[in-house]
Amino acid sequence: MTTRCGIVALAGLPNVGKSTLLNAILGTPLSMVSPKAQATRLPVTGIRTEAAAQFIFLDLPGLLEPTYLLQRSLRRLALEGVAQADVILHLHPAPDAPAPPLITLVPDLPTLRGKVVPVYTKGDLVSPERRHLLEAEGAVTDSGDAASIAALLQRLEPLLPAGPFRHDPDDIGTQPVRFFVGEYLREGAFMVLDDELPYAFGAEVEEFRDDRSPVYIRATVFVERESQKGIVIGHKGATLRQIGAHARSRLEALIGEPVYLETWVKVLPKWRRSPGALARFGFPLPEAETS
Ligand SMILES: Nc1nc2c(ncn2[C@@H]2O[C@H](COP(=O)(O)OP(=O)(O)OP(=O)(O)O)[C@@H](O)[C@H]2O)c(=O)[nH]1
Ligand SMILES: [Mg+2]
Repeated sequence: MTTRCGIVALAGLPNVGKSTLLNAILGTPLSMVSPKAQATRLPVTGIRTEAAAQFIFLDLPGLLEPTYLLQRSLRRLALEGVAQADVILHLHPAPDAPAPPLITLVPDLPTLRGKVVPVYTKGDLVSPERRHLLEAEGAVTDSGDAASIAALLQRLEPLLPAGPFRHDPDDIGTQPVRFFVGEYLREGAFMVLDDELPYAFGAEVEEFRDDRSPVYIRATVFVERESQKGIVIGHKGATLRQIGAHARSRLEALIGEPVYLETWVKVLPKWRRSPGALARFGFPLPEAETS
């Protein structure tokens, strides 16, 4: 049997539904999602294997004009993802159609090796007539509608290069559970905190012990100012408990084991603008700013 296998990038502006689409494709909420924009930071890899095709999806940060160092790093990650992909899904919300050409979002990548497929997301938010018209221009998805996801995969399969599978067909991801500790803490922070605070929020796992039950995890949460620390902790620790409880239930669902999650809050002034802090959290620095 000839098999196909390739990298499919989920690209587009922030908040267009990239992570939600990945989760719908995987049938499990692997990637963090939020109604607030700029949720995804480090790319999340999700794998879906069909009988003769393996899709390696890359859920990327939104392509935005960066204004500070962390955002420049996120843009670099998004561009690298787009550049290496065999297929590039250009996601754009159906209510905001038509989508501008992808090149206007990535002028720094004048030639793309992958094939670009326009995908109109949030198809449930437009009328059936409008949806029908958009289907002439690209795929239209509604993350709650399995048929639209199956139709998208069918459209993508012939675009994957022929080749052997690169991952176990049972795998849905490649990143370790400890990576998702930080992701789900941030997802909780995006749910519970308002304004700028979720953007100043970072998390790092200090200890991860899965040789016991419940799995023991100790994580440090970072904010940029003392005043933010007070808000994140909340009255008698209530806010931090809420964020931690969200992360814990997400992790328990992911690994199918009880989890004990301990969180501490530290102030790391201006970490989003600090090359040292970003490198420590695994964010690549833009070329010009590594020295
Ligand atoms: N109605 C509707 N809402 C959707 C759909 N897909 C995503 N959303 C909502 O759109 C918002 C953004 O979704 P995300 O998946 O986090 O978007 P993203 O593109 O990954 O965003 P960033 O990571 O910030 O770039 C969330 O509130 C989702 O629930 C959809 O098919 N229909
Ligand atoms: Mg996202």
